[in-house]
Amino acid sequence: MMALDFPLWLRIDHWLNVLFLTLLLRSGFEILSTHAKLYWHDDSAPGTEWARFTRKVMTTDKLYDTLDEEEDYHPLIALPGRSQLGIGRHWHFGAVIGWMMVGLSYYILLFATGQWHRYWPYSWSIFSEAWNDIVTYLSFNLPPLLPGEPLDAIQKLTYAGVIFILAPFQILTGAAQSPAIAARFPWYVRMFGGRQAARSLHFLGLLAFVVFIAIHLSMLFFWGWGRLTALMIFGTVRNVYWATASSLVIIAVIVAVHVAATVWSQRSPASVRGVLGAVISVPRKGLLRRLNSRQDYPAHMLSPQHRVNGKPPTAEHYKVMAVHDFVDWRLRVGGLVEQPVTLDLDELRALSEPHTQRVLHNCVQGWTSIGEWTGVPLGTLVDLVRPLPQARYVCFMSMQNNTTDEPSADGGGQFYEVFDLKLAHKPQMLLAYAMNGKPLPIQHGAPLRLRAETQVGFKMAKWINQIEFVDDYVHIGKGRGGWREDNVYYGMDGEI
Ligand SMILES: Nc1nc2c(c(=O)[nH]1)N[C@H]1C(S)=C(S)[C@@H](COP(=O)(O)O)O[C@H]1N2
Ligand SMILES: [Mo]
Repeated sequence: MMALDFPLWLRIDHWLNVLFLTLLLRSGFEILSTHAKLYWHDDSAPGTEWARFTRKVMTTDKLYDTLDEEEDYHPLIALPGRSQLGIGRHWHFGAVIGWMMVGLSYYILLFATGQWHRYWPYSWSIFSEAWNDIVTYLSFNLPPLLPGEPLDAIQKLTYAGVIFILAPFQILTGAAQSPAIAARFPWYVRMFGGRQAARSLHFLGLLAFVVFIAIHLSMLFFWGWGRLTALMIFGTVRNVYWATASSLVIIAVIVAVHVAATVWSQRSPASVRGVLGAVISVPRKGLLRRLNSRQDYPAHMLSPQHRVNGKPPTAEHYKVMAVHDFVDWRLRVGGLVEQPVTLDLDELRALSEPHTQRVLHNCVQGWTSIGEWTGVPLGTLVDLVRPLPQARYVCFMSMQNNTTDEPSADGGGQFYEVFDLKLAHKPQMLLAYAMNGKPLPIQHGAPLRLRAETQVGFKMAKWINQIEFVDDYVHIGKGRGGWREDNVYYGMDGEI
């Protein structure tokens, strides 16, 4: 058998892994903070969480939405901290790309160089040896290394478990949370017991990593920090003092990256969104954009109480329309089209046979619910108005004005969301006027809302009264492609 030493690539991958894994942990806590409750059931019904990391108690005497439930974590544990979900997501997805590239190079080199032997359990006796090792550690002694190998039995099993089970498990449960993957492969999400189970398992995987890191660090002190960092920096045990000093320098660099990431995020979230968004959009567009929703949940799975996000319009004329079942409501469809139209609710309904879909709603914050939506396929309306060749985007505008309707939000003005026109003809892109067999309730967007089933929830504008076809969106709002993009720095495309 070859020498199981510490080749350069292994040492580099180790430290890069430390960097990316810690970025993933902190940004993961940021994502958790926006809905700090974990469920096993996809309804995410209030009160059914099995774990919560917030002290906020919601009272039901007034309408609250899930934005009101957001937590605010300190930057010491969350990247960037202070309820910046949009930026936290950019760090999480940016870091996971780096982490997976490091992981891939590690796997390839591990097998190409024969170093995988270090993780291969050659006999069953390794399990009883591992048990003995644990007992030895608990009595504050050091167990023997395996003959000819750099690890003891419990170390070997633990590393093998982290590298070949825990890391892939986090990737698989992470992928199950992408709305595009969940929409195209509902069976994949079911494999984990549902979308909320996948999210809960992803969290437990995170905990496992935290426990692993804690034990790993305490073992370093136990075995001798200088000796082991020498192996991981120089590849051999030499000059323990230099090794100790160098390890502190490496750790300082990693901490500095975290501090820089945090400060950059707080000072200039728009540029973080721009830079990391450009990186993330490569795999997102390449892999997820093409996926089509194929959901058809059974009726018995519909959530008795579909969760809500966003506060309904409070304007007088909206309330008057609502009282009269929206007979006075009009949908204006125009912009770069051959045939602008203005439709009332009956005319809109008459555009096509009612299309119904029973689907999982994925809020960007992490909660889900299952609903049945009925309406007109967006593609039918697009074909009716015939966009001009210059039209590249379609903008959905709502009657909701956040200045008055959701004053606690991080910005004001009219809610809108922009889509690439190429998405308009996708299956299950729906202008919905009914939910669970009844006219659309006010809190879910009456009289008309969008359903875009491969996207996260924030893209699906509610209380729509205008649809504009445009060549660019830089002149709308702050020019980033939607109200949440403008004000809380979400990425414009919602496949993850
Ligand atoms: N006009 C408007 N539409 C909106 C929002 C909003 O705040 N205003 N919130 C979005 C978000 S973040 C989500 S998760 C979904 C929630 O849809 P639901 O309330 O029907 O579950 O609506 C989306 N549409
Ligand atoms: Mo959302």
